Amino acid sequence: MKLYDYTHAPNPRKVRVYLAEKGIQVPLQQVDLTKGEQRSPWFLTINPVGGLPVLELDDGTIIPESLAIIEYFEELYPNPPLMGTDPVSRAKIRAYERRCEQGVLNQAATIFQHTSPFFAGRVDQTPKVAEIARNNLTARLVWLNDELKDREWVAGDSISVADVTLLIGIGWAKVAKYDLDPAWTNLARWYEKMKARPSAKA
Ligand SMILES: N[C@@H](CCC(=O)N[C@@H](CS)C(=O)NCC(=O)O)C(=O)O
Repeated sequence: MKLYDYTHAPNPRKVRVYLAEKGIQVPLQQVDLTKGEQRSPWFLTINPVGGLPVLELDDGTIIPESLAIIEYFEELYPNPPLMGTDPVSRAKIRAYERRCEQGVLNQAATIFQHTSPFFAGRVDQTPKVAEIARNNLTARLVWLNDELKDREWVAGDSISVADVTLLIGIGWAKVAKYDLDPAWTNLARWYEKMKARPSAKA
């Protein structure tokens, strides 16, 4: 088994942080996105849409998509649970994870793609698109700050994959030069706690 990875990219990091929280070790193979290796013929045979992360099992089975990879491991190793333990907690975690992915990580990715020199040659960079994404991101973080007012974790009483996705999303927002509003004290408290976990170094 191996995980196709790129150390500096957010979606592969989401899987690495999840694996670290679970205490699961998987060999990593770097695919250098800065060199365009994700579009090279050998990698397109592994993932025809050219994205990371991808998990390759020992029998050659390919599992793309960060959340699908996480779900695969969660089924194999349910403890400690990061995706819930019953239908209600599972549904709740899934809902919050999607809100963190769509409202935070994806918005941060759009800001980055439309402002960073790294994407200048690949994307028709449009300031208005970046501005809309910044506004979407702000709205979702305002909401999350309020959600975290009287609880410790994003989706319930213990850490879950929703917390992992939000950690990665905020980290990528910072890479995209988006600063958290200091008034978001609940979010700041949560973020400092997440960053202090050993898994955050993965
Ligand atoms: N929905 C996918 C997103 C995968 C994705 O966009 N990965 C980025 C790295 S964070 C990538 O490989 N981009 C390749 C490219 O920009 O060509 C997932 O969750 O795995």
